[in-house]
Amino acid sequence: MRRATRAGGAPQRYSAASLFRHGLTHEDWERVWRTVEMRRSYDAVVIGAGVHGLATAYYLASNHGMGNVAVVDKGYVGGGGSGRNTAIIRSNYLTPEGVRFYDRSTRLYENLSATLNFNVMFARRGHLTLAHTDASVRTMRWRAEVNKLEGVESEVIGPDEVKELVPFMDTSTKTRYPILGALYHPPGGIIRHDAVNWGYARAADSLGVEIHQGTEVTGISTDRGRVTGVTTSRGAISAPVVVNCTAGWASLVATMAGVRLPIITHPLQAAVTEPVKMFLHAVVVSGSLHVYVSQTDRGELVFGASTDPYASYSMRGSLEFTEELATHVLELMPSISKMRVLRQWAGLCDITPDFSPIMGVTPVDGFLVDVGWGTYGFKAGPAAGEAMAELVATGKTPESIAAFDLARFEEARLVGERGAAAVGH
Ligand code: PYC
Repeated sequence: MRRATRAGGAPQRYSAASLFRHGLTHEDWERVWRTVEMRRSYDAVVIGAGVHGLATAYYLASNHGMGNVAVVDKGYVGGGGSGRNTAIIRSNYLTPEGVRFYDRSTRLYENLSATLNFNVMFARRGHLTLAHTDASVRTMRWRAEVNKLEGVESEVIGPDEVKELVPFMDTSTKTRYPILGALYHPPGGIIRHDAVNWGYARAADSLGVEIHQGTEVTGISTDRGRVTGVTTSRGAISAPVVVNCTAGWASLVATMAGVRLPIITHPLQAAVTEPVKMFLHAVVVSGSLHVYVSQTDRGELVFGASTDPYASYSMRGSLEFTEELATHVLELMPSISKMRVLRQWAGLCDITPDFSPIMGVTPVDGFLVDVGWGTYGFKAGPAAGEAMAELVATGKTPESIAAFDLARFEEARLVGERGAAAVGH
């Protein structure tokens, strides 16, 4: 990917003709982030060039003046969960800790285009979680009350209001699971996930952060209970702080430092249709039917369903998934039966026992974790990066992430967030 100006540099003017030529030939455009020689030592190494790792590096440099940071990734920028999600942003969680945290993230996302000077295409659409059973109406009421107490807009609405927001939805009582109501969360929306990754990468790079793609961490070195660096497929790096911002391989990476994480990894599949004229303005989720759907600004419908029922590191889609997904989607919106699915993919979800992330310090000094996001990772990226950067720079755990520490699993302080899941687990 190339861009017309270096971030932080003076804007370069292009004529319409030169822009057209650049568009066709891609000649003369500067790289969005640099490719530099990897050095042997940094103030911090961040493992994982997804939204969490890149945001951590960006906020380290922008909020704390720490630019001597390397982000290493065995793949490429945004090639893991950050490019394999359904790009839904929301903060309508169940626990006060969760609501506050995701609200911070939603607010950072709302202004991210301006912050990064890069259009990340945030679209506030309103988010509907449908309730098809009395039990889920109860959970929606609970979530609405916790949300309101935390100053987050959410309310329970009835089927008629659902129909007004999504006229194509079958809200009749003749369906297998009639819609009894919904949790309506106006601030929810969608974003362009690749743009988020590229925007953070470009901005971090312009502040001195180095991004080393194709650089696999093969070991984490420690000395007398302190982290001293990492070994990679391209040589060793010494650093007093190493931050594990990986998804899918989080527990394997932590094991390299001798830290065990209570995580189990499941694939989560998603699919996208051909583009059609905009007709679905809200993001719609149905936990009972195991489906969530939104329409991108390009007109495609993006769908997802439950996590695959087995633990695996596989990122392959399956026909079974597409068939089940289609069955469930058509129960909600029978009129889209002619739309064609263009492609599907899978990402990896690291699921913890309480469905909340693990963030902060570990028993190894200087080895920090921002992991275990399950199906919530992408929407948390900015707030997680901001908080992890503060922890690295100040050595103090920010209040916003204190509840998500690793020690809670030994001290029975779980932060149960399963009830806020969009998907079945
Ligand atoms: O939490 O909104 C969500 C979500 C949708 C897909 C995966 N997670």
